[in-house]
Amino acid sequence: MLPSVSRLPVFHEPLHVGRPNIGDREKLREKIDAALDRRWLSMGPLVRELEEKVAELAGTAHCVATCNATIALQIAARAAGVRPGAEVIVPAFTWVATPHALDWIGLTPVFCDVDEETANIDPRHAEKLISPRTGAILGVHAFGRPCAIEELTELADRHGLPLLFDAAHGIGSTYRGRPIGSFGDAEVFSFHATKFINSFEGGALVTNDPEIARRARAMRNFGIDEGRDIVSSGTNAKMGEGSAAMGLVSLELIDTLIEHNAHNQRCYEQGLAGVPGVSVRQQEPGERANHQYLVIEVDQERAGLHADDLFAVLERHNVLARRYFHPGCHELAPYRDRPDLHAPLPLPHSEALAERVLALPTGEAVGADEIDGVCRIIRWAVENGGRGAGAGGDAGSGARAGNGGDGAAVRSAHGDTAD
Ligand code: T4K
Repeated sequence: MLPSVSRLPVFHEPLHVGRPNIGDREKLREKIDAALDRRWLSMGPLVRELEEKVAELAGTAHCVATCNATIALQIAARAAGVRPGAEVIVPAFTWVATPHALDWIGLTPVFCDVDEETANIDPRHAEKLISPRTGAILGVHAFGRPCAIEELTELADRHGLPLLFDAAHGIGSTYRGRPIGSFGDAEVFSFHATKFINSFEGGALVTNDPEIARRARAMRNFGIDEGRDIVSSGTNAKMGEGSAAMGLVSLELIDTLIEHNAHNQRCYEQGLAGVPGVSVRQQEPGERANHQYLVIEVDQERAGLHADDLFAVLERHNVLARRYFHPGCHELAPYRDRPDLHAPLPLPHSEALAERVLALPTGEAVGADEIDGVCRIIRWAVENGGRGAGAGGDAGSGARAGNGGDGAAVRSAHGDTAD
């Protein structure tokens, strides 16, 4: 006997957030073969070519490619001259890599609240956190939407502080028509596998400051400068040629991917139109957005369910959403036990936003059909007040927990008429 439709997931295979976009495999193989033929596997011509292309895209004079963005953030702080042991003002609503990068090199992240509209650091709150201990401000362009760069630049200049940006999500977006990457003292991109431009693992520091670039290049390579002298302390943040090959192939796709993801966003907006309490987060009006993340907000009061409940319903149907960024970093170990890192407590906007957000699948592996399925599940979940989202997370427990998962209801999520 067939199981009731309520026990079937809408998707038979997991639908992930962060499924890598894979570029032209033939080109990738050619580049990797050429590197093998050259027997030059790290920091060779492919890395230099990637650096040139990234600098061109960011509109900067310099690009220093690294093995990931976390270490590039550390190099950025060091190369920009942030005082050892200083405090750095960062938004609480970010991936934990942002404060971890600082904490790991003995800087103290001080958590700032965000503007709920942009999901980015609130310059007015940042100003209140500035003290003689402050060594820098580090903004994050969350989900590729630019920070209030003008206000932050003015604030940093007024206090004589270095201004850095974690642009892990930002490549391809613009602020006032200028590419993200070219602001502050330095910005950092991520090319992690889950980013829409990826180099398997990888990152890059971009800057217009030749001194920062020179120092960063040395720091990336144990402090060794171009003349082979050891000029500073350093780390090993070098990028491999295989990663650079992937990055170059991936970069060729950037316009296509932005267009694809923008279309996906429109599909989500149409599919979720009229679902009470569920909205798709918007990008900066009038700017080019890279659309690499598709984030919805769930207003529990209006939707009748919490983002966690929706997460659980989606999971039962094999849609593996991500709660980027819940909870805020100030509520995560080790920071939650150090109230000195954010004052005054609490950070209401970061906390409210973190309660609402849910990142959904987008990218090359996702198209209109998948989005239709995801939206049907969400619509069903809201219509049924999150019933079936309960403990256990499997279809069976969902059906038991209030019987929201009755056949008719799940059929509506499937668009399926047969039981
Ligand atoms: N600053 C910000 C604001 C960031 O968001 C990040 C990274 C950084 C700094 C640091 O950049 P990197 O040092 O990483 O260059 C992911 C990523 O690991 C992380 O890079 C990213 N932000 C963060 C937002 O998301 P997880 O723990 O959700 O990733 P993971 O590996 O569990 O992958 C998520 C899903 O993607 C998987 O469930 C399946 C899918 N996936 C993943 C990989 C790696 C694939 O389908 N294929 C894959 O190869 O953190």
